[in-house]
Amino acid sequence: TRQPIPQDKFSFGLWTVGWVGVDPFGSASRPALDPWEYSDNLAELGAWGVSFHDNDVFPFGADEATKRGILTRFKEATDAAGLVIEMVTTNTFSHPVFKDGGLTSNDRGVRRFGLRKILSAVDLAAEFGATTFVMWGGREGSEYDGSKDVHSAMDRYKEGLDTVAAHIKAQGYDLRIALEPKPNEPRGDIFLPTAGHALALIAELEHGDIVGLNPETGHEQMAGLNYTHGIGQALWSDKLFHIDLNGQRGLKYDQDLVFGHGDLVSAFFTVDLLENGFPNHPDGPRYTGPRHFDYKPSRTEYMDGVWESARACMATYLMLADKARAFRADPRVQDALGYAGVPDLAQPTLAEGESIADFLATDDGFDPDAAAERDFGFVALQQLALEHLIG
Ligand code: 3MF
Ligand code: MG
Ligand code: MG
Ligand code: MG
Repeated sequence: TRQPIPQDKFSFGLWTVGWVGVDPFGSASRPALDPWEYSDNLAELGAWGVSFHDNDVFPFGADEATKRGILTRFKEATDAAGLVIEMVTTNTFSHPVFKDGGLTSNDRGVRRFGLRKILSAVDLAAEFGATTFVMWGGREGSEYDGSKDVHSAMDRYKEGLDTVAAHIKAQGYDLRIALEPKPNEPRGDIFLPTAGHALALIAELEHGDIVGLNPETGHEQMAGLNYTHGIGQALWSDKLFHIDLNGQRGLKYDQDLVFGHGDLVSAFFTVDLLENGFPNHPDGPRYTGPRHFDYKPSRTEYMDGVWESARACMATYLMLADKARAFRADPRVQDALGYAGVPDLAQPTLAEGESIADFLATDDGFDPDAAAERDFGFVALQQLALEHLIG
């Protein structure tokens, strides 16, 4: 496979390669570099962009002068490396003040503090030229159902999101909000657990036009869901604003493996959708945003392994992209798709102009028993995918 190039739009969260291996059972297994020390390596590996939480760059509670000093140095390093700062986000989960949430804490003082912190990160995002502002409400949720009035929590979530969106519009920023769903961890249950829940909340917003999704592979899979379907529906709704690609193996803690190191077949179809769009809808929605990785270099790795794992995310993506293109171009696959009826689903069920009355009065001469004997050939189609994937 070829080397990644900026046109591939690969991007990494600063907190990914910057993860030092602290987990609930152990301390750091690697040193922390300064925030400006990651850019050169990422650029050399072929990345195009970076993203960060406010406190990935400057410490929580830093005074204005300290904050400015660090931010300037960081921005100079990313500029020098030729990296784009494509997304900025806020950390409203690490400091214990947010233990019951930022926007939905039962404590109103915390909510006002959290909202100010978010708005200030929005200003920073605009200043640094980011076009996406991700909001992952990691502490928005509960462990105990009696501790949270869900009606009020949704009211406050909506209020918070509409306030952030209204601020973006009032300031004229070229910035869209992308909500990141996750079912649990660190809270026992997090609000907006899936892409579907988040889409439903967006539909209730006053400023929902600039609010979409940042779905993460592992987060949907932690809920036992199909990531490719999740981003597919988000695309169909014109709400796939950003993505977090990584790997997850089944229903367990958030693993944040290298992309493709979890469910590889699912990763193949994720890349197929991102690269090839909806094949039966060539003019339909396409994802053109960053190929953003939110993964963790495993705690077993030292610094060489950090860079090797970043390289692996991009290499895997490019290998899958090649294979997905070959899959779509294979005449046997085209035949199998036809046999499976995949293109036929694009045809409306009612005829053009057909009234419900006409429809009900029409006898199609349809024989359900004969139709029940249809062989769809989905297995053969999947086996062709597998041939392309590992053959
Ligand atoms: C946690 C996450 C987050 C979000 C980030 C916003 C720390 O599981 O995925 O990463 O992605 O806060 O981008
Ligand atoms: Mg995550
Ligand atoms: Mg994850
Ligand atoms: Mg994420």
